[in-house]
Formats: sequence, structure tokens, C-alpha cells
Amino acid sequence: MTPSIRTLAYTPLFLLAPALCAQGAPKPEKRPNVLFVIVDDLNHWIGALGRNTQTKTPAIDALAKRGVLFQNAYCPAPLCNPSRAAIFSGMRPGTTGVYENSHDWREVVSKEKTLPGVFAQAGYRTVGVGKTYDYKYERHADYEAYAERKTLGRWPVPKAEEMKTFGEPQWGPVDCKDEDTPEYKMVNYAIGELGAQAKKGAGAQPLFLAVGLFRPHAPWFVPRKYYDMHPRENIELPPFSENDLDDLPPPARRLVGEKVFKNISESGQWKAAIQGYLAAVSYADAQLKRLFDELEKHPKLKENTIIVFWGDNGWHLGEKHHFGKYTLWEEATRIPHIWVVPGLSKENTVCAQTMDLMDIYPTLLELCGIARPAHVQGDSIVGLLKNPSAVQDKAAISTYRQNNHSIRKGPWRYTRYANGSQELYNHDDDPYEWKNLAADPAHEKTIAELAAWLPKDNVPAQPVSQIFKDHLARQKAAAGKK
Ligand SMILES: [Ca+2]
Repeated sequence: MTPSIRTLAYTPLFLLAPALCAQGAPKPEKRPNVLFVIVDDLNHWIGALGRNTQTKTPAIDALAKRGVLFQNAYCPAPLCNPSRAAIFSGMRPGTTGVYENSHDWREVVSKEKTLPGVFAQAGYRTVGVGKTYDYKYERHADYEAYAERKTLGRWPVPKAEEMKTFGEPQWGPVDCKDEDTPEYKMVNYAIGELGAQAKKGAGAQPLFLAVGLFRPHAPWFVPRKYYDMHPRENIELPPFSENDLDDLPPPARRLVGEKVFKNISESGQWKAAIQGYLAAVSYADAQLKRLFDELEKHPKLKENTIIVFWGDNGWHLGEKHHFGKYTLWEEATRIPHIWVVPGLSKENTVCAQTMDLMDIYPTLLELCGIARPAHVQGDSIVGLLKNPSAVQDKAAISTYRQNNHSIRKGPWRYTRYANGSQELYNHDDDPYEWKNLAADPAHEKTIAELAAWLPKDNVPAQPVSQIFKDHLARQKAAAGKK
């Protein structure tokens, strides 16, 4: 991996404080707190990224203004479990064999290798709430405290006549208050932790707090007021090309959920589905506002708390004839990503450098003065946080199933599937990836350069877990009952 810019010039604030232990390491109590915020299936339609202007995300946009917004950030895998397993373990899917939601990452990643495990070992109080790891494979023992799911209540459901079901996307407005929803309770729990940390004052044991919102993951069952914020008659469809799939190699074509897309569009529900997603995003944003506002109430805590905000994967809303994630295109891999680092990041900063979410782990360790374990992949971006206009020779890599990788670098997206077939897109004039340039000899050199970034590790997949088999059986039984 090409080294990123190293930051010899940057000295964390806590190192400047007269708090050095005999060995030269900062005393744990001088270390910054970390607020680690994950939003499930939040794609790049947030207001601050400008991809789609009909989204209403004032709280996320305000957070972006407080720090550095990464305009070109990509997830390591376009689905929940492998993406989270990679980011929390510091190891890519090709290293662990955790490629699917059916693969139990806990079999291959010990607590000592996870972010909360490493922070705990370094003396942090580690707390989690909501969906941090995939729900099927939670390991709450990685944290000192965790808000158990059963304490968050069940998600309210819409009336049967207002519920729309097309496979994974299910949506409909619910007549309930925010207070009746699990996200509201998750944020309450996190607010309690922040308040308690603020009360402890300077010198307290530092806090690593992970908060994982489940929405806008489907089903998009959220209070009606969020649907009313996005009237259906105002919904605009994303750019779309009828012939979009004609130049795709077979493995790419197989990723397209054409049946679901056709069912939605041909039954006149495309705009309604987008309304559902937008409503779920606005609902999530409203809950995040309460979380971020809480930090504003405690200026001293805020001054010593790093915020890392990320989506675990994107979502197509009809682009490339697809509704959902599970692809290696821009819609499923580009995600919102924001860093606020007191004393280091500047307000209102946008960074155009390609960002790979595997860099989160080593960056947090560096900022918190924790030694980097040997297994951790990625590069620290502390230099980029300090100087966001720095140009780094770096690519972002997304993996879906064994030995299928997509490389994003500069204007290019290059994808190579396990059977050797390829895609190449130039975002300078093709932001929706309609024209596959891979067969054009004029781009041979570009392809060779991009292919050099393909990961070398491509271990076989983990076995399908019993938990996943049971999950499928329950889903099948529930579908049979309807
Ligand atoms: Ca997800």
C-alpha cells in the first residue's frame, strides 16, 4: 500500500499538556473522547454532498460544517456485516473471508482486534448502543456497557393499507411519535452517557461511545411527519438510462435486482419508494440532531471529543435499474463521512481526496495516542485532516464476495470480477457510470495502473452461519403466513 502523508508536524493537544507518563505516553485521562456514529444504509444523497438535492438532512449538514466532510469516501463492502466487520476489525473482507451477511465475523476476529477492544485495553470506557456490529452477530462483551436491544423497544409498523412491500424495500408512514421509536431511545441512552462524561469533568477516564442508528435501513417505517416533509408529487426520479445494462459483463449484470426494480417502477411506486427512503433519512437526521445538540450543551466535553460519522454502505434508488445495495457501483459504495477533531480539523472544510473507510481505525489510534496493532490495515489520515487539500496517491477499495473488487481513484472507477471481466468509468463526464470504457484500448494504461491497487488477499469465504440459516427460515415462514 502506498504510504499516506505522515504527520510529523502534528502534535495532539493532549501531548502538549503536562501530563506525560514516565514512558512518554499520554495519561489515559488526557486522551480525547470518541463519539463514533454509524448510520445504516445512508447513501450519498445527504444535502452536504449535493448528489441529490431533495434530501433534507440539516443535522448531518451542520455536522459537516463543524469539521471535514469527505466528498469521496467509500465503504469496504456494499452491505452491512462485511463493511462493519472490516471497519471494526481493521481487516478487509479478502483477509477475513467475511464477504456476506451470512458470514459470522466473530469466528475470525477476537475482541483484542476490534476497535472497542483496543480502546478498552488502552484504558477507555467503551460503550455501545444500537447497531454497531451487524445485529445478527453482536458481541456486546467487546464493550464495557451496551444498551441491550430489548431496552430500545420494537419499531412501530404502519397500517396494513399503507404498507408497501417489494422485497427488502418496505415502507409506509406510521402514526406514532419519535419518542415511540428505537432510535429515539438509542439517542437518549447516548445522551445519558455524554452527560455523565461531562459531569465527571477533566481528568475522567476517556470515553469511546459507538452509536449505530438502524434507519434509514429498510423497512422505512417512520413517523408520518417525515413523509409529509417529502410530498410525493415533488419527488424527482434520479438520472436513468434505459440502455444502462447493455455494456455490463455477466457478473455485474447478475448484481442488478431488475425484478424488484421492475415491480416498483411498473406498478407506479418509484416515487413512493423514494419518498419512503427520504422520510427515513430525515427521521434519522432528526434523531442525530438531538445527539449532536447534546454535545453542544457541554463545551468542555465538546472541546475534547472527536466525532467520526460514517454510513456503512450506500443504496440505489433506481439507478442502474436497481433498488438496494449489493453492487460495486457508486450508489452502493459512496457514503457520507465526516470528522470533527478539536484542535486539528477546521470548520467548514471539504476534502476531495479519495477516502477509504479502512483508514478510520489507524487514524483514531493515532489521534488517541494508542499503539497500532500489527493486524490493522489502512493508513492514518491525520495529515489529511490537518491539510485537506493535500493530494495523496491513494485509492478506495470496495469488495463484494470473493475476489470482486472496485477501485475508486480520482475520476476513475475500475472494477474487476473474479472471472477477470472488467468495468471502467470516468466520473469527469459520466457521474452515473453509464458508459463502460473497459474494452477501449485507449484506457489500457489507466486500467493497469488501477489494477495495481487490487487487494492481494482473497481468502475463501467463511461458511454460512447457522444464525443466518435460522434467519432465512424465519423470513420464509413469515412470508408464508402472509
Ligand atoms: Ca447497511
